[in-house]
Amino acid sequence: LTQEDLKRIAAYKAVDFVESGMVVGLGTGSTACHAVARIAELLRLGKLKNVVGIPTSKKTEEQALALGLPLSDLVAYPSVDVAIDGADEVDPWFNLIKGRGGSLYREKMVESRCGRFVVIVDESKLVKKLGEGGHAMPVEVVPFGWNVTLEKLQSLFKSSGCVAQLRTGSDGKPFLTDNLNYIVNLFFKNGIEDIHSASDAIKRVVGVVEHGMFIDMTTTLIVAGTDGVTLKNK
Ligand code: DER
Repeated sequence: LTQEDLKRIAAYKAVDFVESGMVVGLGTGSTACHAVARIAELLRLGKLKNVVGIPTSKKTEEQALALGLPLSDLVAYPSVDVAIDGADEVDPWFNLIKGRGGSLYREKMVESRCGRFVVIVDESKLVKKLGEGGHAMPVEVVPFGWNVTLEKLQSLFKSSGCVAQLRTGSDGKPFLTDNLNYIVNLFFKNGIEDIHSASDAIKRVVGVVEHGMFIDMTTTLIVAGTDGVTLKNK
């Protein structure tokens, strides 16, 4: 089984939670795209009816449109029945790091409005402590004064050896989110000590729009591993 197979297996299992007539949050990334494709396939086969998708990125919107999946937005559907999305890291309490694909703001907006948030990962995403691997914890910031915001973010976590970096594209220019904001990536040498206080502190920084820690949001976690698929409800 390749990692791609594991992503697909987890995604297909998540789609079992989608019933006809539901409003479904469509996640972003290489795992969630399999769930989007599966929903579109079941609609085409007539096994699902009257499903409306709320995409969490322009990328997912394009994929869903190409597959003929009916779409809408939070303005028309402020409550979402189920959302399915991947994650970059999952800790033992089902808290997540998301956003390394740059879509964390729209993902968190949609996924904070759903009755059931199904997270789909392959086993490589499981960690003991968020940020322990020294990988990015993304923060979406307004471009105006971004350098000041970056400095403030870095100083918040000076004691835990945090380094903040503006995310740039291959052209060296700042990466732009779907909301035309920038991303500041925070790198923690030994993981994020206290995610609840870190979340509160980050949100208080002027210029911060949202961050990639999804705390107490997951309701169902599906993990596809080489020895099978596990499904756990929080
Ligand atoms: O960027 C994101 O938020 C993605 O959902 C990410 O968390 C998971 O992407 P992957 O399924 O491609 O690893």
